[in-house]
Amino acid sequence: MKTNLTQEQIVRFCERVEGAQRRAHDIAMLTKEFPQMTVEDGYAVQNALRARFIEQGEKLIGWKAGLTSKAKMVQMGVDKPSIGFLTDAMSRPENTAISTHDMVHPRVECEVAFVTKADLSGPACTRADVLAATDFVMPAVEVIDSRYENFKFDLPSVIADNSSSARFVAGGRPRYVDDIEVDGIGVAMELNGEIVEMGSSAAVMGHPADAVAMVVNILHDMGEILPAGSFVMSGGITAAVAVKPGDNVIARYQDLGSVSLRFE
Ligand code: OOG
Ligand code: MG
Repeated sequence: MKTNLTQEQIVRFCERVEGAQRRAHDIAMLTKEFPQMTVEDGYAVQNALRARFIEQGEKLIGWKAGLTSKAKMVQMGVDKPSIGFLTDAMSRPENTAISTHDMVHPRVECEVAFVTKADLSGPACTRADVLAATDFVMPAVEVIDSRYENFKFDLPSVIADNSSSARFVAGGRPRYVDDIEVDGIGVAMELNGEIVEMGSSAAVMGHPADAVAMVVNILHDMGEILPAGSFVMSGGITAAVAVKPGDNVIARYQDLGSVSLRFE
């Protein structure tokens, strides 16, 4: 992947995004200052952010695909998927209270997560490759938090902001991919006891494993692989729902149980 940004620009944009994430304040889209920013430039900033977090002691535990469903693309006005990295610091246990005070404008979305048992590498990684390398799938609720003003962004800017990654909760009942229809999992998201979103995992690029293959192929373009034991979220099935202190969320998955979380 080739970036047009200088090292100084990468550091400056990375520090701006990191500051917004750490101090939970919003910032203008990076493309406002630098309209010629490309997707590759966005990944250069995201990679710098990853290196910085790891240097600070966070552990890389996996990746996520974002903007992989029509519902998400329409909601965010972006027409291509992106990826983001996940660290141990973003993980929260099921059923605990998640603080909203250290986020800008958190939203929740239902996803299918994959845990891998073999290395995966591109180019041309396929759905079959992903399914063969999957140990099990499990439900996950991602709490995204775009750091951009009014939760509005374009593709290079959101990639630089690590595709809005903030927190995630994995839970429910893990299943082997041979035992269920991974592309036919019905989901319902309840907010304070009322169903607010419903969908099927087929909404994620036709099959969630295709989203994981896309992650692997983008990693290849960055000269990296997806190591065995990675946790990968395949992307929001439905549109994301805003949450505030006091909210209770339960995501129910056909065949995979449910994940619950609350916010304070
Ligand atoms: C970008 C992140 C998208 C997903 O699952 O589609 C994402 C955003 O909508 O803020 O995580
Ligand atoms: Mg997501």
